Amino acid sequence: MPQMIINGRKTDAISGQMLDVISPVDGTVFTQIPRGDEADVDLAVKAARIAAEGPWKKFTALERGRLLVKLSGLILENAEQLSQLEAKDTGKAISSARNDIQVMARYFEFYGTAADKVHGEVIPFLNGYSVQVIREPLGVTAHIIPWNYPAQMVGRSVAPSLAMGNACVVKPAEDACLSVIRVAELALEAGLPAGVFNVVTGLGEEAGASLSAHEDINFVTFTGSNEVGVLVQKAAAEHAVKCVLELGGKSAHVVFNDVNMKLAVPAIVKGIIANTGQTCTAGSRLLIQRDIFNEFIGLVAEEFSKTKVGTPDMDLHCGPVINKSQFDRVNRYLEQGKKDGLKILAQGQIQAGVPDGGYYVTPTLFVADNHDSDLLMQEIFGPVLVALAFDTEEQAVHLANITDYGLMAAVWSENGGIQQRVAKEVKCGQVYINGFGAGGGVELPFGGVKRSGHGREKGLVALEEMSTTKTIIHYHG
Ligand code: TXE
Repeated sequence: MPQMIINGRKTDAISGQMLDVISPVDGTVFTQIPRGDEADVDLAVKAARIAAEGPWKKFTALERGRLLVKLSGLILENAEQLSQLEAKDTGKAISSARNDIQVMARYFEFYGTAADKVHGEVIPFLNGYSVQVIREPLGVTAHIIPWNYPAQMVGRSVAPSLAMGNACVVKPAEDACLSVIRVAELALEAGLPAGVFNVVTGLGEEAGASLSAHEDINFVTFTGSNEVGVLVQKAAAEHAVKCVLELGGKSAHVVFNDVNMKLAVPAIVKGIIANTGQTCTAGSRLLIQRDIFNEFIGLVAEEFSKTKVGTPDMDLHCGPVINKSQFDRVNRYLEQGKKDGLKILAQGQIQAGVPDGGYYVTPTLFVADNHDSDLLMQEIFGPVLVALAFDTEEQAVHLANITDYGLMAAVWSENGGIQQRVAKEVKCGQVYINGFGAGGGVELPFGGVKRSGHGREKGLVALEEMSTTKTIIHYHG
């Protein structure tokens, strides 16, 4: 049975309570996890504080980095086991899970090798003074991560934090946390001191809320829903704790008349069906210039209708969605689309032979006449794409920016002027020109504007987010 990792030890919840983990593949309980709560969170934060102020502080940046690189190697050695765990827990296709584990290893490698490349500054100041600006760890960092990419997400948030010398407490999602527990075990094997990398499993409203409200954390990073992100920020504000929020999106593709259709069509379809649409950056809105609308949407429909949904072992485009609540949510939006008068243009297929009781939804491509429907305004978090025509560049930018979200966008055109103007006008944290990828590579700064959140993860900027500066002003005459 999976256990939490607190202070270098595998442990159950102090209360002894457990939570069922339900397989999205068939809806059955396949394991249990400890139901950690406030008391367990407190133990983990205390252990992290002791590690951060004690043994971990003695490691040089080079030594910390080497441990993270060693952990990356252990992840790769155990990649198949981790991939199977991830696929079972999340329901995603096994090849996607395998990719996620490679990305997790890459995060530890990237930040491990960057740890000793973060240097300070010398500022020329008044005569008689020497000024240094040095970077210091924040202390104890809290990480509340979701279920859609548990392995990638733990790498993305924990690796830069440890590289900068912080100690972490991670609260993975109750729906999928097995790869997170396993990587914390591997961290101990790699030689990370006890207390540096703690994992407390449990419910969001118990373990998650206690962690974000804990008075002895110095930073919290949260990826999840907008509603909970606001709660986390409020809780952190009680103790003036810095927070980074990544709260999803409603990303738009803006397709102009001169688009390279061969390039665009497969990328657009992949951008919404990957991970069964449960990706914060999913390209869920398709804005197409009117002159090519019929031709372009016809090609998208043809590609979209090839989408297949199945179990992780079937290794198709989509797996089931994570849980009953997501299953109901996606189906509710499909009904809403019909009620709002949207036209279904294409649907994917659920493979024969998927087990009863699993959370399989039908990928659906809608066409709308206007931008009023909730399907175009709200994050669905499923394989649902809605297309709409636009006339002018100005109108396209207006529509791209019309939602509360601002995470990612893509502009498809062969015209350099259009590419640059639209890329600069869309309000979001990342924009692709003639391409689309889930948040880009490990090296690229990532995060949102508007209600998609604030702060940046990934890239070297994460090292700045997860550390602070100290300015030393020395008067020597
Ligand atoms: O998210 P929650 P849910 C969006 C997506 C999805 C919707 C609901 O639109 O349909 O959110 O998903 C923890 N204090 N995204 O309900 O509840 C929880 O245990 C502290 C976008 O699963 O926000 C989990 O670890 N923590 C997204 C994490 O928050 C709390 C990824 C996310 O769960 C808490 C997932 C509380 N009070 C969902 N309540 C993205 N941006 O990629 C819950 N949690």
